[in-house]
Amino acid sequence: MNRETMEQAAKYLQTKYKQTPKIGLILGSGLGVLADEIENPVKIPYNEIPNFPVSTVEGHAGQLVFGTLMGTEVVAMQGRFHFYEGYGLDKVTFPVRVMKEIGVETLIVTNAAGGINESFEPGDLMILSDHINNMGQNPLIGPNDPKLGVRFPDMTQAYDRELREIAKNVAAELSIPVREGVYVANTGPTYETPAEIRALRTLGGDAVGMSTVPEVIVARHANLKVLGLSCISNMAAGILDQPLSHDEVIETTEKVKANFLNLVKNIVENITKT
Ligand code: R1P
Repeated sequence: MNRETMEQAAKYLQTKYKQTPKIGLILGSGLGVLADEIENPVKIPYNEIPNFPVSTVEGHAGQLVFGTLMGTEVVAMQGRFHFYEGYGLDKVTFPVRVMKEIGVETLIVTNAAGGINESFEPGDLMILSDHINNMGQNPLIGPNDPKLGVRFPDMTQAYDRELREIAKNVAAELSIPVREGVYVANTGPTYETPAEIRALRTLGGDAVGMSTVPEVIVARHANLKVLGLSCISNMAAGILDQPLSHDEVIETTEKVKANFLNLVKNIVENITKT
């Protein structure tokens, strides 16, 4: 995807919404309800936006929602794109490029993830401290456009330290328990085997999913500040004696909805204050 395709999408969006969103949100499986909290929303279906892919996964509505959240201009992706849907990582991460183009400075990326860390429980919320890219792919492979970012981006602090502190302080003030840990991205669409989960635990992973990492790589390339939040929707394979299903993922996110909404809204408010 070249710069022109991003500019076309950005220009189209700017004709539909005149304000500049400062914070972009990517809402994971079952977490799209957050977009319903946006005030004076302007909803733009993905299929109307030039060069945008479309969402194909249950729990991902497929529209951008512009408006204000706690008084801050935001844009939320109600539904994201995954590599396993058959999109190349350039398509998967295209919305992040477009967010940058329309003025977004901070990206809050959320997901539903399986708990690898055995001290976690389904329903826990986790602040991402770091990630492991286990997809065997990188969205920056190919010619680098220096106008978009550097050839070799530093990933030492992919998840902004200050934003993580804000998230932890907000959670403490609201008495919402949060974990902190390392997210591992696999391609999916199969869930992992118990042996793979043991291996990922040895590698240092605390939670596993099939998204987020490509988006964060592109966001860092574009010099956006990133905060990552996982909803631990289930324990990963082999920890409990039960099969995994996407229905369980959606059910758990439904249960933690109130805490998730409260946490993210107050984080947004606090980011704006700083
Ligand atoms: C599997 O149940 C789906 O839930 C997670 C996985 O990545 C996969 O798409 O979705 P999000 O990462 O989009 O939240």
